[in-house]
Amino acid sequence: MTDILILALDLLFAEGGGLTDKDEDGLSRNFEEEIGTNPNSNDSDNDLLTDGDEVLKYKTDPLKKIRMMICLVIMMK
Ligand SMILES: [Ca+2]
Ligand SMILES: [Ca+2]
Repeated sequence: MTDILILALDLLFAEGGGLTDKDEDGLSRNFEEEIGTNPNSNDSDNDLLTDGDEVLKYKTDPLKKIRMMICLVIMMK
């Protein structure tokens, strides 16, 4: 049983596995695939806020660019 658990964890954390965060935006590959963001890009909509910051910190849509002024105001807080 333990061997199976270790094997499953190895698969999840292995290169390209579901729980890896290759683009280092704070979101796992599985989560990014679920919400539709690019697991190979830390800023899927290219608005200068990372996918992780948009989802976890600013609660903005990581697939829609937000206007630069709003972005700057948020970042300055
Ligand atoms: Ca990403
Ligand atoms: Ca973004």
